[in-house]
Amino acid sequence: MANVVLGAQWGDEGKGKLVDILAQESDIVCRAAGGNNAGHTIIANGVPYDFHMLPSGLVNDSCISVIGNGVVVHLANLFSEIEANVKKGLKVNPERLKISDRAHLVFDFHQVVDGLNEGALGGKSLGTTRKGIGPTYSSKMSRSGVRVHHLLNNWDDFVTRYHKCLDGLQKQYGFEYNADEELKRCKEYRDKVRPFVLDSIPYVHDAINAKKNVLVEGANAIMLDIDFGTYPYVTSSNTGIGGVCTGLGLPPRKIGKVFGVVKAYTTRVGAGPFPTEQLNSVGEHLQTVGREYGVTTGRKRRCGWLDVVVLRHSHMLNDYTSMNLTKLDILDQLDEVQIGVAYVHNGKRYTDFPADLDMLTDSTVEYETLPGWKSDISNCRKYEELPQNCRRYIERVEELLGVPIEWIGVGPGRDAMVVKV
Ligand code: 2SA
Ligand code: GDP
Ligand code: MG
Repeated sequence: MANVVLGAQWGDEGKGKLVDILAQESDIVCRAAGGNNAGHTIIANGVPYDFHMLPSGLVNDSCISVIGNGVVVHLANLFSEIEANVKKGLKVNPERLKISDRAHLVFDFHQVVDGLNEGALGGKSLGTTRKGIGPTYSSKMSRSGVRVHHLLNNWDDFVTRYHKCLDGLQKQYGFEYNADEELKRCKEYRDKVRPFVLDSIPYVHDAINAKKNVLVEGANAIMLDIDFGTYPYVTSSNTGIGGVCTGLGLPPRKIGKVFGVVKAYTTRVGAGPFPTEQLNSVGEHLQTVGREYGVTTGRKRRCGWLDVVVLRHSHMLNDYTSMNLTKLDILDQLDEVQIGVAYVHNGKRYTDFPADLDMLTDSTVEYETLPGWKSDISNCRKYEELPQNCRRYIERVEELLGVPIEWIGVGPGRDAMVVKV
């Protein structure tokens, strides 16, 4: 069985930290979707690591990392990430990192197209990370994408495929591009990446059959899912449990526990609806105290209260076994804490997340207000040590969702986690 860690909101819930903790008891940690748009920060033994393409399990020496078929890989970015982490002392080599031969390649021209798409939208841009994620998945779906095995097999065939993919986009977008330069770089990366590449499907299946501990690290989060998120303000992959199955070739019966990571408040980076957003001193407080900046782009993240309508939608889609409530310490100084429990539109109360985003524009949010705890919880390590009002908040979230909270994050460090049994 493979256990899975998934983002339950709009991303940046702190998945990397939970993965790092669980990786200490895992043999393999896999990524199933997304690319280097993702940003996972881990602080292990006081050392901070930012991962984008690399699975967060890599910090643990005994853990092997797998980049699955559903991931899109920009080779230059991958190798610069590898080099940066090797400098920090991590061991990243073909024994420890496996890349699926079916994964699609992100080319620089995909990143150019990402920028052109965003530019064309002007003030209504989606706020993508401009890493070429959407255009690469578009190439994949339109069957003009290029996969890792294409790069490794016949070079001339790869060049033909590369040009077909580029030509199609140039016709559509009309931009100048130096293909020869990129092809030269591809040739260099071809030799560099070869030892890391394998057929990840039997690799992961054999590991599961051999009763190894396999963990899947979700990237982005369910509200950014191409089907279930706030379309079109989403990323271009299935970021929920469905994407885990297709992104690794894992049948549902091979999935064990599904851990939902929930930030104690809500953040989103990029444009799109955010019903509980606080464009006021509360939002500023969460942003500043929570140090809410994008790990990939450095953008400020938008902040607001916890939204149970979002979480209910998220739980319906991913069916969490238990949850990790993170960054609870960021609420420490607030007099009161609010939880969005329903949306009200034209006098009607809604508890399911709507498909139609226009409906959200003129909705209001119904909140429940709970008292704050006004004390520092960052040194608490046992559930009983948390202040009563803090436990009341945790238990109310559990009650509203009907899912147990197994871990509570009280700080960024690996050790700053309360296990609630
Ligand atoms: P894209 O680049 O095509 O995937 O962008 C589409 C939308 O998906 C959002 N998105 C993210 N949201 C939260 N965190 C992400 N990773 C970085 C981080 C983000 C950053 O960990 O902080 O550094 O800005 C991430 N990646 C994509 C994106 O904001 C668009 O709304
Ligand atoms: P991910 O994309 O879900 O892995 O999350 P990010 O790494 O993008 O953002 C989460 C941020 O919160 C990181 O900087 C973490 O170090 C930090 N973090 C995680 N858990 C906690 C916590 O419980 N408390 C605090 N204060 N910070 C946390
Ligand atoms: Mg992140």
